[in-house]
Amino acid sequence: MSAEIINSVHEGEPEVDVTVVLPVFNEVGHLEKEILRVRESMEVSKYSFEILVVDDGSTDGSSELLQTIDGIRLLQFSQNRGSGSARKFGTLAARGRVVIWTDVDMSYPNDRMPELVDELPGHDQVVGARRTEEGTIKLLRKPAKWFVRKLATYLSGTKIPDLNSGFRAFRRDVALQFLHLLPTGFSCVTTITMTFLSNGYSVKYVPIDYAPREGESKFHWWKDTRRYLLQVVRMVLSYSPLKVLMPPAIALGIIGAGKLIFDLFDKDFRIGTNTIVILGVSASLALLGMLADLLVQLNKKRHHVLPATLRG
Ligand SMILES: Nc1nc2c(ncn2[C@@H]2O[C@H](COP(=O)(O)OP(=O)(O)OP(=O)(O)O)[C@@H](O)[C@H]2O)c(=O)[nH]1
Ligand SMILES: [Mg+2]
Repeated sequence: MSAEIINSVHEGEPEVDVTVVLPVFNEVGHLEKEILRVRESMEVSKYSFEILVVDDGSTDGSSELLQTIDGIRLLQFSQNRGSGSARKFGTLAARGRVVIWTDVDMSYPNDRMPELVDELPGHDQVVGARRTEEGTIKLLRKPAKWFVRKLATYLSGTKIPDLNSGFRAFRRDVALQFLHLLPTGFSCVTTITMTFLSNGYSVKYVPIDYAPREGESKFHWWKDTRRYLLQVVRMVLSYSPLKVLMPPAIALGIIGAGKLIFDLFDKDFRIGTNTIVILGVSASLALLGMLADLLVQLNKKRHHVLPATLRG
């Protein structure tokens, strides 16, 4: 759906300053407490707001409980689609000029939500960057996140203190241009940072504390790590493939050329198999990089929303 069509869905409806999108999957124990925390923090702020809860197929009673809570907009899917899908549809259905994403597990400082919005003028997205890692399966996720964060920093050319934070506020008009690129799972939050950065929109970070979650994590170590690796490959191929593939291609090319000269002189013009392999790999990497770069350039969509940094 194009941004124009999405906007026309809301024609005539009153806009609010902020839509808080809450993805919910089996959070019955603390659901009400978290929604109350969000509401109280927004009520004392200067912003008009709505709370949009997206539940898809909770089986622990969250779905029934949500239907009894007043003052929320509720989207319920009968089939589970993942937290990324919930955030995406929530953003699509939002009426706020600003959209806030957070978790519903008591881990993010949801009482500090208005501060994210306060920081937004002059930026397109504000991310709560966690000072500590308290997430589930810390030992496995910490090094994996570190690696991907370093890669993302290199690809985007900007410092990224927290790539996976689920606590962020952004301009809805900017995000609508890229919603179709967001994956359905956990890596949705990573992708929205990278997409903003690679299209010239600014992302600001504010330090936040992060608490261990209540209830059960939805993170599945194998399924989600596999998706995460796939996300890395996509990130490399879809943001700046030349930046990652050219350095090893050139390094191997230089080694191969050196080896070729050595073979010609030392081995009496008998070119070694390893020389051919090294040069072949170098050429393949360079070709892959150029092809991927061409695809990235050809697929770049024209976007029509001016970055906040450009506005007077
Ligand atoms: N609608 C919907 N929400 C989901 C789904 N999976 C997770 N969520 C919600 O998305 C948010 C993030 O999920 P978490 O399990 O906390 O994932 P995480 O923050 O990466 O992992 P933790 O370190 O365990 O907190 C929570 O509010 C979940 O209820 C899903 O399939 N559908
Ligand atoms: Mg969480």
